[in-house]
Amino acid sequence: MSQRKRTVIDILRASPGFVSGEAMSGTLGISRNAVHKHVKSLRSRGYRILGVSHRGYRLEEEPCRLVVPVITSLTRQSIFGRAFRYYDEIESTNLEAKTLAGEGAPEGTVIIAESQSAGRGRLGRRWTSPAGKGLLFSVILRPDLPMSDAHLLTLVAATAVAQAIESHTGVPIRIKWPNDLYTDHRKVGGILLEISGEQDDIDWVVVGIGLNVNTEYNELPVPLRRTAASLKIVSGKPVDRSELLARMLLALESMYLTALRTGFDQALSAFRERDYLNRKTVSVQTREGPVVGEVMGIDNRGALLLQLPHRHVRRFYAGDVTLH
Ligand code: BT5
Repeated sequence: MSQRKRTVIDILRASPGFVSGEAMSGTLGISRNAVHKHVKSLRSRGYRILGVSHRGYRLEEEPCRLVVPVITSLTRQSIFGRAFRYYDEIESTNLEAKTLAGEGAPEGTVIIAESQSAGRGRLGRRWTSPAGKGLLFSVILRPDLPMSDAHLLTLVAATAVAQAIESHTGVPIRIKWPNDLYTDHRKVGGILLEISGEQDDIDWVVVGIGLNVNTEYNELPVPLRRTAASLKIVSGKPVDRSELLARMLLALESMYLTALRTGFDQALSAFRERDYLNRKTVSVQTREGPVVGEVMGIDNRGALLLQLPHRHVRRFYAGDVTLH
């Protein structure tokens, strides 16, 4: 954050009442329009600043930050979170994790940010989240697995995270194959796996997780208000993000190490218990166009099974699924 914006916050913090735009522009030596622009940008970072004409601005609420010592004290004994990078704002935690992985960062390095200016989804899509309200993080993995198993790590991450959320908050989580976390028929989280390596040798995997935690309904981007939710919207209760993050990291590490040691069976059956799409009629987007059928669960390689007309079953290892 720029020094100017920090000064704007300091001025507002120091005043319990309104500070006029004129007074701020005088103190900062910038125009009133520039003051307004800083206020607007601070609002997008989670600061609630009331603006009333002829009175000025008043700071109503500051974004609630993650408390790194709370997280690291819970993950002290683990591999995930031993190396921990916390950013106020970043372009994308996945992008940063990929750079660090390429530079040799160890397995379990966690990159977390309060806000992202270009959060990434799959296929060039975006992940948008107001500052300080969700969890936005990436973990670097260096699994000894063939590339053909890499996609299964999405299911490992999704089930681990779902279990942690459910046991910590009581909010039931289902997984929409392969990477969406759903509750109450709405999306609360998503997972983005990015991989580098050769056919029989993975160099690194970055698991990126975005979760709407304390986001209010009116803080969701307008186009997402019908399809998205947050844990708080669903349960009515705010959640301690630091503790939830630590629980998610612990669950993720445990399920990941089990998968490496004993294979993916445990993750696959945990996934099946939370399968949002099972028995639903869906449309899978493919290069040749949409394929419509009834979901028959997943096979033992994590592929989606789609029952087409004439009893033919087709497998999908990756894809974009919409409910029909
Ligand atoms: C995903 O992609 O769902 C994976 C999202 C992963 C985001 C995390 S945040 C930390 C890490 N760093 C990154 O840069 N990314 C990862 P996909 O299945 O393609 O879904 C993207 C779609 O979800 C968008 O096109 C929107 O329709 C919707 N969406 C975007 N933001 C959302 C939100 N906050 N809540 C619910 N839906 C959202």
